[in-house]
Amino acid sequence: MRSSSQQASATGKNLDAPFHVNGTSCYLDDLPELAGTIYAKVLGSPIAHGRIQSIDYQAASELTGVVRIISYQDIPGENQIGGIIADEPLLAEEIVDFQGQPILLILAESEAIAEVALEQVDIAIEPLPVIIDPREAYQKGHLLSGSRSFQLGDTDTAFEGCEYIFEGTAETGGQEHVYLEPQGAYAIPTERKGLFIYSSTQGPTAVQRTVARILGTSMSYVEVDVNRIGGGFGGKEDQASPWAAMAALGAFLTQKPVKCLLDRKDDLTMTGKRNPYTSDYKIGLDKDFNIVAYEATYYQNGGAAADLSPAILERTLFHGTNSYFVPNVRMTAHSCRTNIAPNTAFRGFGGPQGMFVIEAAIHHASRALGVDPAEIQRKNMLKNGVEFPYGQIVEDCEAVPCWDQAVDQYQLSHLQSEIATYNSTNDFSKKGLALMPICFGISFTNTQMNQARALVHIYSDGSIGVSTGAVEMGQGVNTKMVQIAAQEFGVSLDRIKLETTNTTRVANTSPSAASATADLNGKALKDACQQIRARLFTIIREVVAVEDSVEVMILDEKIWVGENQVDMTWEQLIQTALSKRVSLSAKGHYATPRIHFDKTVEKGHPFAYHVYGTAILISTVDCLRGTYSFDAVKIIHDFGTSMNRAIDLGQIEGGLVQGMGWITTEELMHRPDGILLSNTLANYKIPDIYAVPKEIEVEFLPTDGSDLAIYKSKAVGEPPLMYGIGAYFSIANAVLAFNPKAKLNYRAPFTPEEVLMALYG
Ligand code: LUZ
Ligand code: MOS
Repeated sequence: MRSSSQQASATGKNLDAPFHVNGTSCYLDDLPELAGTIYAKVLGSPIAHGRIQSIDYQAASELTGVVRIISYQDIPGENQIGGIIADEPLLAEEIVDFQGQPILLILAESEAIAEVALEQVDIAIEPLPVIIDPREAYQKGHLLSGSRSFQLGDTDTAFEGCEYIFEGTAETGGQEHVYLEPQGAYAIPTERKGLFIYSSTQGPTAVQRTVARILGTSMSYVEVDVNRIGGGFGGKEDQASPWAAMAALGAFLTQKPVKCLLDRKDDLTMTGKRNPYTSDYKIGLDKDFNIVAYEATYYQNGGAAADLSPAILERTLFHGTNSYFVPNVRMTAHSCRTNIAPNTAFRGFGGPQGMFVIEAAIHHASRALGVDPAEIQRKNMLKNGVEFPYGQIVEDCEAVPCWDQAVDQYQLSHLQSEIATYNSTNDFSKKGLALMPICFGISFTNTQMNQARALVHIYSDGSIGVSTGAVEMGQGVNTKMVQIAAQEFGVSLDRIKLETTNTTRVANTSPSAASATADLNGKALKDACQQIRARLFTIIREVVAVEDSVEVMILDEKIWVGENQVDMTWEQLIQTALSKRVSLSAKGHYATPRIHFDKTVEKGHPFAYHVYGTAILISTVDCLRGTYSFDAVKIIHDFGTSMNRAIDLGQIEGGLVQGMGWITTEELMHRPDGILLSNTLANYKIPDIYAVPKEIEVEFLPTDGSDLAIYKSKAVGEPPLMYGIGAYFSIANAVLAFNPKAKLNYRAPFTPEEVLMALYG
């Protein structure tokens, strides 16, 4: 019953696309505002670490149009927003730990008045010593959470038997999310001290929980609603909550609607980013270049509070060996507390940071041994039956198939000889090529989070309302949900109305994150649809008087019993169900089977499945200027059986370019005193159309896909970002073509300045 509608929709467009183009898609700031709405501005700490000595906001609060100024003392509940660890106040009390840390909430009749009031606040803060370097924080014992260590085999003994050993340091910078829509929320008081909150969040339940905690009320009095958000990339997995809590606090205390929407500059300063990492590696190979042992120590820059950093740290360890099998591994990770804004989830969630380190180690080894890195990469690929350092056994491994198909289909040797020719005929322009394999585990690493629910109603006219816990953030999940409902009922896509994500319709949601949103919510939705469908099939059998064993199906809105089409429309079927007083609503539930993880031994089976792929990245470096561009990126990606190729391709292209931006030009800079220098989009360089590779080719690896993926269509959100890591090595190889003695420090972003230094270093 699946075939025809699935094929019809497998190439379908994102259903939101026309509305994005004509400007009618509704984001937070597009909501009509209620009369009497109040606007909130947040006063952030001007310095990165200090003790608040005095705050005087008397004059500010007397300005015309200022409604109220709120400090931590006004919080009716607990002044605490820490999700994993309770270490972060909503509003600072005595100490500020990072520049931009919220201190006061200013409510006024307009944003302009709130801004004027903010200028009038008199605040004295005694500066305290600032640490921004994670290694220094580690030395001084400033850790956000317990250090973690994953082990396989015995590295000490293994290194003794190695023919070659290389050691070094690798670093990756942070990354600003630059979601198009900044953080924000709009909170409306409802009767009996309840609140209705529109929030630009990936995690409606996280918002609900945080608001209830701040207000000292129960979650049942807080209703959170999300229509869609203008990008998240992890930045709104946890860090949407404080801004919703600000709006909620204002609305609760004034009993008026309050809107808190950050401007870009506040968003850049006040919110956390991808965690920067600095790491040490040691890699040991035998005489045939098999990687026999690998050790790494990761120092994660967590910022001033734990936020999601402990979970991110864990994913660094899960992906520390990328798509390679190494029999002896020891990896240790430290989450270091520094005086920058608390860092948070960002597409890949610590995985990319870990993968960069082993790629650097392999590149280091291959350079020292005078072999092509691709030789070492290919030789050490994962294969079925071996063990990941966390105990899961490799199954359905697509690492080698992706790699080999990339080599064959894109004619690697031909590409390499073209580059050699180019490099031998150009003195000051060199091309470089790198292969970047990826392996990414799908599931929240916290097993409990791998559950979801959905609610389906069929209305009496045959139209269908669908609610899930999935948040649409541009990734196309709503289109996939509509496809699933249409397919399960065998009706056309236009019958399906996808509702907002709302905590009263679907409760206890996991955030839309970990690439798992379509799988988890899609499977819950499928469950709900199938419950109703089973009731409808029973009715059909009754109407045509056949036995339970006779197969019924609905396909393209036609009802079939066995070989015969039944003379009944979808609307008539629904009417019949109502007349028979059969429920046309259902709640679906899904919990990923099989997965588990035991942190006490750091072993288990944490992932439902893995996603694989290989990219070939070709760059051209201007050896006089250090600037570069990308000629082409050619990818073989393991989509399983894609349920929507257009959407999945969009995720690959976007993820690739976002990853390349992280590795090449996106440079977060803090002054030694912790002040953020890269605080506008004029001094923080995200990829633009000129940075996009001139050619991006993506080919689907022909495989079945996993049963734990919805319709065997594998998760596609985060994995492609990691192809971008290859940008470093592609540029590095061009640099080496110019100067074989170039000093590479394996430090990303590899900005043109850094490239220039390497060319002549
Ligand atoms: N969020 C989370 C994530 O809480 N746990 C995860 O494992 C994860 N992975 C990727 C992105 N967000
Ligand atoms: Mo994410 S980094 O999947 O919110």
